[in-house]
Amino acid sequence: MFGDIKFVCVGGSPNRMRAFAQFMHRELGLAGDGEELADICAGTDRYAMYRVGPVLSISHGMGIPSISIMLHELIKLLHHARCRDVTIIRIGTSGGLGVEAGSVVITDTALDSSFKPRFEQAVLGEVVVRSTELDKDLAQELLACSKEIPDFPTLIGHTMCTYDFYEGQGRLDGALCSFSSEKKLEYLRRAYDAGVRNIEMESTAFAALCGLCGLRAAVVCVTLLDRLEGDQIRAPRALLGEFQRRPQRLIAAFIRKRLGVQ
Ligand code: R2B
Ligand code: URA
Repeated sequence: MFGDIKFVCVGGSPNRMRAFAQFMHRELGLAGDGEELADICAGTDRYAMYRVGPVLSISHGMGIPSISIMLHELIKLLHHARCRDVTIIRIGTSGGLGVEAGSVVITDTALDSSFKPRFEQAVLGEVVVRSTELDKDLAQELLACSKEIPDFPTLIGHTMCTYDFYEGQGRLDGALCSFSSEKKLEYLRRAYDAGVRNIEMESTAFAALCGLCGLRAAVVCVTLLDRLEGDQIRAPRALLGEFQRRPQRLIAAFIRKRLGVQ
């Protein structure tokens, strides 16, 4: 059932990954309108999975524990199906750092909240440190694709991955405010100076696991706001919808190009 899969696209929300599968169905010119695509994992309520030609579209929920469960199960699936030459891409949302809202950031290296390119995994009570480098050639290939789409601000940069959306990302609009506005900006500016251009919650675990298992991996996230300007996402709903479709448009263009679809 899965032996000919060549692309796996993962993202947080089940609805967005269904929309991506339907979009991909149209972009690949497959028969039918894609409305009838079935969730392969329906009934488990753990994540949603859609298949469109050689593409799998899967949701991973929010945060490292959630994506890590899905990735282990996905990588076992790809192994048992004897898939070869698989490219895996996380398409998501993020908070930008010194970049215009709506920019698409292609991650070169995922950093932890101390700006280090590492993912710490506790194994049998010992902390194991794993590298979070991503495939540089794939990032460049994606950047080249983005240049062919009009009005599509895209850059390559470091992505900081945190365990929390509020205090963990230096926000002052959560239930706890444990630091000053000056300390927050000082932290975010240090992150910017370390090369961080966006902040999200899965990239270090994704990069580490995919890297160790030999999958060519990329992280492509749109920024919903500039964190140097505020904490709250204030863009109107319609604009946010358009922003969230940007990574999908880029990946669809990339897959079409790889498959030679005109
Ligand atoms: C981006 O958005 C989510 C938090 O709102 C999280 O899953 C992420 O990485
Ligand atoms: N996702 C995050 O993790 N942070 C943001 O600021 C926006 C989306």
